[in-house]
Amino acid sequence: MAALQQTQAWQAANAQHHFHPFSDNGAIRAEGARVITRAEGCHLWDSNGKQYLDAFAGLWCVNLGYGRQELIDAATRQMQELPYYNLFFKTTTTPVIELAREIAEIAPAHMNQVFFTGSGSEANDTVFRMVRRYWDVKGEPERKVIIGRRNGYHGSTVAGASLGGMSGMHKQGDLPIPGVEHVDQPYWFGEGGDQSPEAFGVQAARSLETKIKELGAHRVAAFIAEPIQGAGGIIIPPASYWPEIKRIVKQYGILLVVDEVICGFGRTGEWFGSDYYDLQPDLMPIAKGLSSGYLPIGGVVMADHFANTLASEGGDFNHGFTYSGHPVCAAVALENIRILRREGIVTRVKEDIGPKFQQALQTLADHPLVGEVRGVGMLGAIELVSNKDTRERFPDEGSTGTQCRDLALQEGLVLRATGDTMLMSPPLILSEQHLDELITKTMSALDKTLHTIK
Ligand code: PXG
Repeated sequence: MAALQQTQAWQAANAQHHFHPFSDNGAIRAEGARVITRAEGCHLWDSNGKQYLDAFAGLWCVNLGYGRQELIDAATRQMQELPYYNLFFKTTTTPVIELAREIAEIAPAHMNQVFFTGSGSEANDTVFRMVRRYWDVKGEPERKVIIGRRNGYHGSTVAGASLGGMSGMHKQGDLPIPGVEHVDQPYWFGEGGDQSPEAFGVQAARSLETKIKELGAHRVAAFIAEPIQGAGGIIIPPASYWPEIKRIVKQYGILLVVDEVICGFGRTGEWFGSDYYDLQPDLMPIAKGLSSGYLPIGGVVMADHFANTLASEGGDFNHGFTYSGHPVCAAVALENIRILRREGIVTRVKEDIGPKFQQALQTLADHPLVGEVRGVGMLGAIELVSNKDTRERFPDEGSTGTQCRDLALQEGLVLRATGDTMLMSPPLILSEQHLDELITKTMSALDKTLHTIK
């Protein structure tokens, strides 16, 4: 009872004073928010003491799971030694030096320089300015346009939301800003119609070529994409897609920016999604799993040719944040990567828990609500449909997904719904026992959803 009263008091104060990101704040005021108070490993607890399996790793980020003492110790040590200093005016700090070197070691061989930010959105704002600066320095200042994809996600700041292709975000704040264009996404299940996935993958990639020709290649600066779209619905491109994109960016001489904010740091079973698809990017924005979400930090990993051009010919780069490479965040990120390496966690995703996760997900494919199960590494998506054979959607898109998500919460399981697609991105340290719990609870949420909508 005391816990319930405490929860109500918190909910009331929250409704009165806290305005939530990505939420209907009116609904929260009426219903009250869930108050999460504690976490350990792959589990969360709310203020009423209810336990949840977090199949979403916070927000695609707690790759090492909750409660890792080494990360807490790294933060404490750094707080005691040097809680803050900046990287401006020819200054650096030791955690930043070590972290940049560590990232260069795990990044693709041709990428050895990192610019640090506080988040993935800041990383993509940095991309926006860096790419244009690069072409100015190269003597091709008319190369200004950056091409993203419909239903891509690159953050919530003005540049990030513009580069992204979320129509709901574009509607708010008159986005995208000028100089950003969007092309098709490789979403076969939703948009492939009668084509084979392979034919559709090539077609989606060629929408980039069409756009480049329409604009004139001399005006195009870069193409930005996630290796696998995350927030858009864990959209796994057909195998034909990335090779065709690689051909196009090479043929027209435009920069390839691969947004690794979700796919980076082991989620696909490789260090980066760029390794998984052999993408050879010019820039890789990173964040989230860089610190397992324990502290906010992001960055842009740069190809040598790109960083060297800016460094040797660009003079001052007039861009940066007070918290670029915050030393405490950098110390935690460094320890996070060292743990991933020391414990072979990325290999475990590739060879052990990743394949087991994918296999277990496939056991849900026969469920009457499920149109497709897809995944890579520790990413998994379940498409809910009204007709399995025709891939027909529910008329009121999003309502079945929301119901399923809410029923999963009742079961003690955190899933995310994008429209009617259920998304999973669990911590990489998921055990086989957690995996059993995940599948049992998901099955039960699916059954209850089916029962409710009938
Ligand atoms: N790029 C990608 C690919 C992302 O997924 C960002 C950039 C921006 O990072 P920051 O740190 O600025 O949030 C993201 C973030 C969702 C959801 O509902 C996903 C993100 C953020 C908020 C919500 O799935 N991804």
